[in-house]
Amino acid sequence: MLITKPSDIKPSEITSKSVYLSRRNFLKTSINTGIAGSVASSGILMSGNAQAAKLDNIQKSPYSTIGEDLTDYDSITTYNNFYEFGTNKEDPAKYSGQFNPKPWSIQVDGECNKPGEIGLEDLIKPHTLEERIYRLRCVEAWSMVIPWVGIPLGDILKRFEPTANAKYVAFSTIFRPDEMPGQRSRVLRWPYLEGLRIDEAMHPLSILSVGLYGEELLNQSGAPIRLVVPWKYGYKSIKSIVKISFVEKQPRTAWNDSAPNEYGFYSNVNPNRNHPRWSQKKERRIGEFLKRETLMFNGYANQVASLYEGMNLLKNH
Ligand SMILES: Nc1nc2c(c(=O)[nH]1)N[C@H]1C(S)=C(S)[C@@H](COP(=O)(O)O)O[C@H]1N2
Ligand SMILES: [Mo]
Repeated sequence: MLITKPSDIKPSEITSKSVYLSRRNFLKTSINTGIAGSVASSGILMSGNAQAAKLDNIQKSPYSTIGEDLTDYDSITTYNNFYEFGTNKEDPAKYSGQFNPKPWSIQVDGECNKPGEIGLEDLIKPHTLEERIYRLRCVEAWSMVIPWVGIPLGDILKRFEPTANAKYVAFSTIFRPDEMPGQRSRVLRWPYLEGLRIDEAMHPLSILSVGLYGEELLNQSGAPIRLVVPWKYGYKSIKSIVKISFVEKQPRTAWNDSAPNEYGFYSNVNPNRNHPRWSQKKERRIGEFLKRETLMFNGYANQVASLYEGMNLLKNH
């Protein structure tokens, strides 16, 4: 563990995350060594997380959502939906320790001129990592604000030269029941599948994320690479992607397979269309007490509404 004196820590580094880590590592150290008293009295802060490597050369982006408080790192990494590791919010953080996302490669196939299998490093290398602060709105009516680190999905997809027949892009999560205990149950059909229309995939707000808060993704967040589409319900943002296919027909998706009347293909955040079992008008921002109004397209309507011109959003949900 790295031990950093308070004087070595720049004020800019004292974010809710480093505060969280120092608190957590402090507790760990206290338990391991029984030196809680001396550590506390000398005021030593610990920083650094053994699991998540820091990412370098991250550029800020004009596409980031501004003016909203970030959800703290603790909540982002312990309150998760990742059914491959269980259905409770705390399960992914608890039960993803056996999952090994290194090395990793992604298979790209279908309607493109340059299909193939590409290693994660080669996939990322030509691109600049960007910080993208986005709201994440789960269909269950809670939300967070997450500082993702990622690459525009369209920039990556273009390298494979999709053909004119590529009307949709299909994504698949890895299937590894030995490392993913939830995949030994039948709560969903595995592997988890998702998809986008090609113009949605090419929209500049759509990213593939490899990190958050300046560090690589932890397993529970979808290591090593996951989709983030901020104007759609969270379940579209498929985690731990191993396969990307350019296809002509609208692809199957995990939640649409499981309950087609509840989860459509588009899944755009829409406060005017209630889930059959609950209202979508409001949401609970994790860390806040009062509920917020849910915004059309999760507040990204100015950027994305034109993608759906002429579509009945209540029917084609
Ligand atoms: N493979 C896979 N991807 C997934 C899920 C899942 O269960 N499996 N859950 C989805 C849901 S419902 C949400 S809300 C987001 C949650 O992302 P987070 O845990 O990083 O907040 O991941 C999505 N991606
Ligand atoms: Mo979700």
